[in-house]
Amino acid sequence: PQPIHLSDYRPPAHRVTRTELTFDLDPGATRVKARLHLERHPEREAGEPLWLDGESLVLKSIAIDGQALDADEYEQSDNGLRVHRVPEQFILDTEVEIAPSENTALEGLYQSGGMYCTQCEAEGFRRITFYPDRPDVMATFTTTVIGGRDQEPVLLSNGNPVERGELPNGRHFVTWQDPHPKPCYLFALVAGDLKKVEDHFTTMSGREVTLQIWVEEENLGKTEHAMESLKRSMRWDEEAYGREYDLDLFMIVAVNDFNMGAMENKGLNIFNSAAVLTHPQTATDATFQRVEGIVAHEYFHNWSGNRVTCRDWFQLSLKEGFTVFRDQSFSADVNSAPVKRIEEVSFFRTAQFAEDAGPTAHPVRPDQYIEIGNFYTLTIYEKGAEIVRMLCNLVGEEKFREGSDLYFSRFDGQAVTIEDFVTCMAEVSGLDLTQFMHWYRQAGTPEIDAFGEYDYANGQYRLLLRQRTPATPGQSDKVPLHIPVRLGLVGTKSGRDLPLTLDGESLGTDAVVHLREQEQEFLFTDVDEAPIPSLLRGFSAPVKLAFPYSREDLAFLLANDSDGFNRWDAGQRLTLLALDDLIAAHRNGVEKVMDSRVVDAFRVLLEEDTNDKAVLAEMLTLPSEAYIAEQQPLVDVDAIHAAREFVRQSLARELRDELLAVYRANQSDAAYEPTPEQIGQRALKNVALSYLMSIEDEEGVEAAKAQFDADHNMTDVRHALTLLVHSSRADIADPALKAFGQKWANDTLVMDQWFSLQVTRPQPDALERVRYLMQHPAFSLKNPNKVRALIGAFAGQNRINFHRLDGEGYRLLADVVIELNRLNPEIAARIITPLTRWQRFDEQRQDLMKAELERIRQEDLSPNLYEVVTKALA
Ligand code: DPP
Ligand code: ZN
Repeated sequence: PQPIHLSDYRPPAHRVTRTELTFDLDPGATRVKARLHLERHPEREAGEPLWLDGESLVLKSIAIDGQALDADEYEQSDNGLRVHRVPEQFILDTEVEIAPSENTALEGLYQSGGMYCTQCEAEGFRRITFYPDRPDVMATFTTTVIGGRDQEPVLLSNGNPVERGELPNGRHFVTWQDPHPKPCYLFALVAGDLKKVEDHFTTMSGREVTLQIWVEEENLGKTEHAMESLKRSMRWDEEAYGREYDLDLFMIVAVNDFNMGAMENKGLNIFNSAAVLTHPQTATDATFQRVEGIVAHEYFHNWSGNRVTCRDWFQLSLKEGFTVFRDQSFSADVNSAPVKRIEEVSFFRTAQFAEDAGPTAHPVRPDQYIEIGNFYTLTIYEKGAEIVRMLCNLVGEEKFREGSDLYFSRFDGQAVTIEDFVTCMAEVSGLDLTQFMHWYRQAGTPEIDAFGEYDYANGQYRLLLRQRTPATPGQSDKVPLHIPVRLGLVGTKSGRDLPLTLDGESLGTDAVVHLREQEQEFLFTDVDEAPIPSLLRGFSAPVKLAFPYSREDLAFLLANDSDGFNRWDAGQRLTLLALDDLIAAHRNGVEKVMDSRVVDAFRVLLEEDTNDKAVLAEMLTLPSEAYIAEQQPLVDVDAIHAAREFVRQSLARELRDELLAVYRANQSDAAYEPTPEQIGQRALKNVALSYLMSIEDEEGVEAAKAQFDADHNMTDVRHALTLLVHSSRADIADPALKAFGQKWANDTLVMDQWFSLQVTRPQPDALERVRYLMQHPAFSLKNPNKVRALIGAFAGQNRINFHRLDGEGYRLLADVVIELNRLNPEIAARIITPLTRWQRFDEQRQDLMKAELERIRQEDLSPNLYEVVTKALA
């Protein structure tokens, strides 16, 4: 497979203005008729051939302006069809046959259970019909779906239904019309025996919109939270961005077999059932919040993505980065904002930093790819969102809104680029964003080394910032970035933020300094007492920042920083320093000693009377093994696990009574609600329980068992069950696990959780459990959620067992990847990720991991895996 380059972009030779489709559904032989109204692109010369993408299609007929084409008038290949000569303007009719029942890749039209559904982003539409499958071709769509009256009573597509009727042989049809021109990646079709929940929304201009969530009958009781989230999102987008919904109908469909979380098809969002269905008895708080965020995300795409779309797939972050930023802002507004930020950053610094440091590192706007399906990454999404957040902070909220208004009005109905977006922000603010654009071009995580010096005599604080971005594959030379660093100086005497004066200008007590040079000095004057700097507040830029803080400094910031995010971060840094010592002690076979400063800091936290329990829960949570690993030059899996367990158990022993008190004080019988207050309370209680269970404290074990037995809500039940299963108390865990598995045997989403919590246990039998559970009747490699729940959870979250020195963890993952290469290339290329990070481990593990990658390379690889494996072994 050959890479595609951004620099080769040209508008298409022909564009489609109207698309008329007819689907005659059949599992093994669906017929798709397409009538395309085509014309030459005004920027392209006359006489160029017509190119249509198409894969795995059986062509039945092709005609231009009613004339069937002769065999020598066109040429068909594996990836499309070329018509040698076409008029300036014409109508193309094709008919193809496809087999949804055989489609295990879950791209294009496929079957999930008894229903038909589609996934077209990025390039799935070419598996449905011959078409210029690129986002800069935007057409209106009219779609007729024909199905069995009994088997597919519900027939859905984009837009509004305009006609329906009965047909012979027990068939019926519905015709849908979508008046908004769209690229084909936003096309959707759903057919099956579905039930709906309906609601209404009145838009800001007073239009009535019907809202529908379509599910299989047994899931009718699990839609309420998604519906509420949808209405909140619609209102929020009106208020925060002035964006109104533009059709009379908005539909969401829940599908069990789905590669992604969800898809923003115009007027017909298709969701992975795991990202939309909730019920207090079956879904955890984390799922409730995830559903809220994803419903918002997909809804927000209606403007940032659909009305204004991407010119080409290199611009993917134009819609994804912006839309993630929008859903993050929404979630912060409707929940605890500091906790949302802590969660985002904690995830980002673990997972995106690792991506940036690995063999598949790429810029937020890549300049080449082999398979675009491999670029739905944390870099494109989350780093893209961090860039938009920086833009917002740079221009200020008001100008940002002005810039986004300008962007939506100027480019409505168009397919545009990242420059177009940034230019709007530059225009409204008058800022020069030329240097800022490097954020989109440069891969890798920038590192800032900061140094500070207080001059008592002159009352000055000198802050030196030095930036560098490490080399990444294909990008050895990096230029300095424009990095906004939000900061404060916390007085060591007063514990307060000191007034900031820079170059004679008074900046208040919390300010942003702009690092543009490779090295830059900032001299703060009129600093009355010795300060400790609080740097990169709120994670104001997606960078790693190092400052030579002492543990006393960090304990001080943890107690005094006015920025909630940095308080949390100070605690993390303090714990990491202690962990460093313990990791070294473990490696050197020296006795481990717990740093009393950490214990003292945690004691203060536990005794603190705070309102935000969710923040407190975050503060009490240790950095994950994955995040600790990120901080190490060479990852020692066992030492990290041992050190972290040691800290957990030491804290539990020293603070046992305080933890038990917190646990008891936060128990509640109140009816479950996914409110920020309740979620925070449960999180705090469950963190305390985790500590108690780490030492298998008798009262802790009793509490976990009681919490499981009480069966109050899934958050508490799952947490208790996980702690029991991860403990040595098989006497309690085994019957509980069995009872849980039986109770939920028919609920596929709960069974996903049942799989995950078993294979993440630290005991040495975890890998054998994975192999055993792969034979379980509820497991299937064809269902991406199951693959993620079992294989993904094991390889991603059970580090000591995945990295077993006998190489069995790697072998297991490689076996699965090889199977998935045939079944579902997109999932195969994702699930392989932990194997591609071999550079970070010791030589013995490196060799084992590389050997498995080599074994995979011997296979007949899909472009998806080919690209990832080649990069991993380069
Ligand atoms: N469905 C994916 C998302 O919403 C891709 N657009 O991010
Ligand atoms: Zn998206």
